[in-house]
Amino acid sequence: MDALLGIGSNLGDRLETLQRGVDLLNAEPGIRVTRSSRVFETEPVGGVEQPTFLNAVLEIVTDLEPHELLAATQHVEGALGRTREIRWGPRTLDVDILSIDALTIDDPALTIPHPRMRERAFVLIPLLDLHPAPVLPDGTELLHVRLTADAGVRPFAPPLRTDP
Ligand code: GSY
Repeated sequence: MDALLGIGSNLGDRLETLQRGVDLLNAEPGIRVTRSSRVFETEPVGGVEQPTFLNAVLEIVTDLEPHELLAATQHVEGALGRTREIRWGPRTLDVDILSIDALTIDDPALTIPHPRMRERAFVLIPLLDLHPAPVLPDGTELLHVRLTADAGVRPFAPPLRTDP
């Protein structure tokens, strides 16, 4: 299966953390990171005053079941020091599953496609590096996002290395 992951960091050495996140995802059995968007610096969303984020979107190939993939992403977050802290607050590494093929899942642990991805410029703008015209499984086209500077998202670094 192909999946898209959103990754973000706003604590410590953010770029180093994102790269370590990619490396740790690649080290998880059943996950291969195939592509990365560029890294963008993005204004925090969610109302909590906190440092700016670095965000990227990754494409992966996986033979894990969706809940196994969720467990693997949480394992990587935990390995980089993430604890389940303030809901919208700062974090060393956040890994969100955005989509898995054309699956739709809605259960208490996992909602796929990610329920907030269509309104998050920090997801949509990096996603455009990988998919110029992204479409959700229900047919929603995501290109209505306003690609303007006031979206608070600016290029910061080239794509993360995805070689294992
Ligand atoms: O859901 C991801 C964590 N997060 C972010 C993020 O990754 N980037 C930006 N810009 N704002 C955010 N708010 C939250 S919560």
